[in-house]
Amino acid sequence: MSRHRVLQAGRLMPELEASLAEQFDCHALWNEKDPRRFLAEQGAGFQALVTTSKNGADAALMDAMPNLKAITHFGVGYDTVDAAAAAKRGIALSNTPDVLNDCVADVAMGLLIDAARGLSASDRFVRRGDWLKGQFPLTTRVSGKKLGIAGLGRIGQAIAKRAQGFDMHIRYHSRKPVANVAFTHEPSLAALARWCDFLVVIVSGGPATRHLVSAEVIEALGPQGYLVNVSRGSVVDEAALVDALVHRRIAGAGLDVFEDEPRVPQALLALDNVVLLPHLASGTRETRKAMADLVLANLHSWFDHGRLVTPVPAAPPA
Ligand code: NAP
Ligand code: 8YV
Repeated sequence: MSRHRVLQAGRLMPELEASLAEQFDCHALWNEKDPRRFLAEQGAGFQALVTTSKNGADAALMDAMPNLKAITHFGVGYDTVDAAAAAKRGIALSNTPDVLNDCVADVAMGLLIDAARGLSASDRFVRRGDWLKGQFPLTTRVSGKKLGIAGLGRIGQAIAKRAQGFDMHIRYHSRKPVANVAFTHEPSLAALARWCDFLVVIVSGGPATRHLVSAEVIEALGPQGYLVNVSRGSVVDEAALVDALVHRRIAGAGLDVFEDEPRVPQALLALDNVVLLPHLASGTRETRKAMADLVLANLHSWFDHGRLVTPVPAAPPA
């Protein structure tokens, strides 16, 4: 029996690439010298595409694959896939929700504590030999403080659960209040920023949330406030954030994501009031394996039963 043909848009973790090669007739688009020509000649031969947030899938790619029926996305945030174009063409789309909630929430709390208590900055202080010259400056308490969460979805709720262990007072912002949670919903993100000591951002990416954390929201956080972003770089007005950090109009930040990854604004590199991570929140062996397994499960389910295991919810009509 011939194996199902799958097109791989970009590089994946080696274990997933090996499984795809073993279980499917998988072709690496990223390895093609002239991908456009390859698609023109062979695009019709694929019913399934595997992609990531880095590579995405736009309408032109879908048009170049006239028999495409399913896109399986490695990662929960599928903002670089044109989901509306896929829906219009009847292409099913899956992502990898839930399996990464814990690891992303762990990193959000890690960034929050690091930004407030200066763990990375004081590590640099020790390594530079500065401890021999004097004490590290006092930092900011975390336990018992006010936490604002922008986006109380799957990961936002895992963050709230952890923050409760730190006796934090929690409120959140989203377009709709979440049923069955004990926290106060705040319809205005600026008002939430004014109220809280720490604002953690974990909304979905895409055009609807572009620069949701605006200059106004950053100013509302104020000189004692900290921003943590583990969602997407596009959600924060990065130029406004850099300016606020450089001029200490907010106390500090912890960032896992940036507007133009892997490029990080030069001005941030010299600052001790910001913790910079290379988009690693889900990056543990255990969680990435679970994400890879879900990609494979979605592909098998699609080819065997014509349905995905974790389809993304249908977008509301425009
Ligand atoms: P989710 O369960 O879908 O939650 C998304 C939350 O964002 C919901 O509370 C939603 O509430 C809110 N939201 C969406 N659009 C909004 C808007 N325009 N204004 C205000 N709130 C809005 O998603 P999740 O699984 O928790 O993941 C969240 C995001 O985290 C992903 O989409 C991804 O971009 C990011 N992520 C990053 C990493 C990393 O490595 N750093 C790892 C995993 C995920 P309403 O719909 O009610 O507004
Ligand atoms: C991954 C992520 O780093 O799931 C997401 O939305 O941002 C991360 O888990 C990324 O998707 C890997 O491509």
